[in-house]
Amino acid sequence: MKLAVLGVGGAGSRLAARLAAAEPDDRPYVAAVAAVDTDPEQLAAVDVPREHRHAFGTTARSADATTVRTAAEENARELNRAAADAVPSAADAVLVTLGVGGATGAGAAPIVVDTLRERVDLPVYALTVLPHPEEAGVRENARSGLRGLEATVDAQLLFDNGALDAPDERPADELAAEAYADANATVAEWLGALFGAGEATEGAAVGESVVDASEIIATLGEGGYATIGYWREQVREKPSFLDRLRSKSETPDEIKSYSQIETAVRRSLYRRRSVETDLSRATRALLVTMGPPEWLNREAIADARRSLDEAIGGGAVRGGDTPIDGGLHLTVLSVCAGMDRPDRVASLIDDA
Ligand SMILES: Nc1nc2c(ncn2[C@@H]2O[C@H](COP(=O)(O)OP(=O)(O)OP(=O)(O)O)[C@@H](O)[C@H]2O)c(=O)[nH]1
Ligand SMILES: [Mg+2]
Repeated sequence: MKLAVLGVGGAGSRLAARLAAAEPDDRPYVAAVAAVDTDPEQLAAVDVPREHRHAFGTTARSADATTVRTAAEENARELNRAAADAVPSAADAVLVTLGVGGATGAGAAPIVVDTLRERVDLPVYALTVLPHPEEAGVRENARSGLRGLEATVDAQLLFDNGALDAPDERPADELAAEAYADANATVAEWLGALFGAGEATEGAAVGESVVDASEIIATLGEGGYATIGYWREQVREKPSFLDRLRSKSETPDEIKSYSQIETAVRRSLYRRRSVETDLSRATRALLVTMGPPEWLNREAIADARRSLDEAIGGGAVRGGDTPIDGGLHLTVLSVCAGMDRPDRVASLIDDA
């Protein structure tokens, strides 16, 4: 699924640049990347083409989301043009990235989405990064940003900085890129697996049931929050030269490939998630399995879909696989979507 990625604020811009830089070579999914920020210095430091970087509003360090929201409204025309210019006709959807604890991300992202709607008739999703649970001074921004996004975007893909081992305190701006490098790499890896799933370039293997744009769009739906679970594990060694000469078969036995997938799915659901949530709140889900074709055990995948259905308490479960000829890893990605406010979101929005 091809995305136009639009970063808002420091976190948003860094994430947008990272998604573009880290997209899988054989499954590119970033059709275009752009960034908007109130902070020209931060903007100058991100790896986004110059013509797709737009500073707006005050140059002073922004106070709060309300101030930035007003500045964004005053500059709506310019933001509208900047955002729409960054959406190529090849895009299936727009992904707006932001850290909702920041004044710029929280204040400007909902306005950017609003103005974009006037020009672009595509689904618009937010990649909403929640502040680390220990991070101080973010509640006002987060509340305003989450409420604003709930009212404008089709769905929010949540990533909790607490689940990404990101810093529990916002570092000085000049140290942020380094401090969040690992967290942003993780987000890029997971999103590459999701949105790249159906984007095999010519020559890359195509799955028996490809995850195409319409299935991701149907899963994310209109309204609600989504969380991603991810597990990746090496399942085979690189064959030696001799093995290849002898065309030694590497097909695992059924029991082994079955249990490998079963375990990976469980881990993607309960061990490594983008945000802690009660999965039974979800109403729709998507399962992506990716790896060497001989490891994509059909029966295991069918049963895994059933466990996903159980985990969300019954709903629409979609899925697809991405065989990777010669691949060494098995990757399982699960999306649980169509949720009302998860506890982490509710705790930021409601007064403590
Ligand atoms: N995952 C991740 N989180 C980040 C990153 N940078 C900041 N954050 C988080 O996002 C929040 C907002 O930070 P920024 O995006 O720098 O803030 P901003 O949107 O530019 O807003 P102001 O600078 O306050 O105007 C922080 O409080 C952190 O929780 C990043 O690169 N990656
Ligand atoms: Mg900033």
